[in-house]
Amino acid sequence: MDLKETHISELLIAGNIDAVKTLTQQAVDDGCSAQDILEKALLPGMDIVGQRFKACDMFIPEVLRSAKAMHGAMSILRPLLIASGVPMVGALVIGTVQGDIHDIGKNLVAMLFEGAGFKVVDLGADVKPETFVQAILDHQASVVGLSALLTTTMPRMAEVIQAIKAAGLREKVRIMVGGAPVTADFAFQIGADGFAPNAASAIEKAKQLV
Ligand code: B12
Repeated sequence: MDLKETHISELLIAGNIDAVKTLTQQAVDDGCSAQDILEKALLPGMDIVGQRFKACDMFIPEVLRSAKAMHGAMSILRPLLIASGVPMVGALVIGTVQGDIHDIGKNLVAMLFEGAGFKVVDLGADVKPETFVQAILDHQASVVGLSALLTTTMPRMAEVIQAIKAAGLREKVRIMVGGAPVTADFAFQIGADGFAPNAASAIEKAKQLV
């Protein structure tokens, strides 16, 4: 089945929540792999949403509808991505830092980590430093993932790292940071262990770190 012919990307950009979910299910039923649907239809669609939002060709309510459509498709793909994984390799605590409600990229990273065999503790978005610290303790995490999509919330990542240090946990965890404005240089500056520009390379990096 040719994923282009399903028009999933176009419907995602148009924010057609029901159609994206239905067609994602159909594509799965027709034998498309979850990874192909993600990489060939959904992610390219979200890229265009980002470009149009930036160019002011799309506004927040429209972007939100596309985000909801993406979440709907993901509810179908999530178990399939996870099922294609390997046995548990460690626990990951992940969240979007305080003040930032963007969670689509973070959710993708979390899903692929689950698929890669990690136990994933997803704290959601707008997460306080002390919540990360408590979750590391509660779940004996070996990896922490911090996401930020706003230049104004990037400094919150450094605050989380400080809180982890203050709790005496810095040596116990590998800290990875990501999100569209985050760079490898920034990760180095704030004392993180790793950076990845996308979900797939985040898994590779984490496996090198643990
Ligand atoms: C969708 C979206 C929204 C939605 C969010 C819905 C949701 N549930 O997430 C809504 C409409 C709510 C929104 C709100 C706002 N947004 Co917004 N949003 C976007 C948009 C269009 C797409 C983001 C997205 O989901 N991308 C798709 C995902 C898959 O990509 P990603 O997040 O980058 O994640 C990938 C990698 O970065 C990486 N990654 C991500 N996290 C992590 C973590 C780790 C550990 C690792 C290793 C890797 C990793 O892997 C992911 C998968 O490959 C971007 C534009 C853009 N191109 O980024 C603007 C954008 C981020 N938003 C922006 C702005 C300004 C805002 C608002 C302030 C707007 C306003 N005036 O109110 C508010 C902020 C609210 C807040 N306090 O957070 C700006 C930020 C500018 C800046 N430099 O800071 C952007 C860049 C748009 C723009 N060009 O102006 N937004």
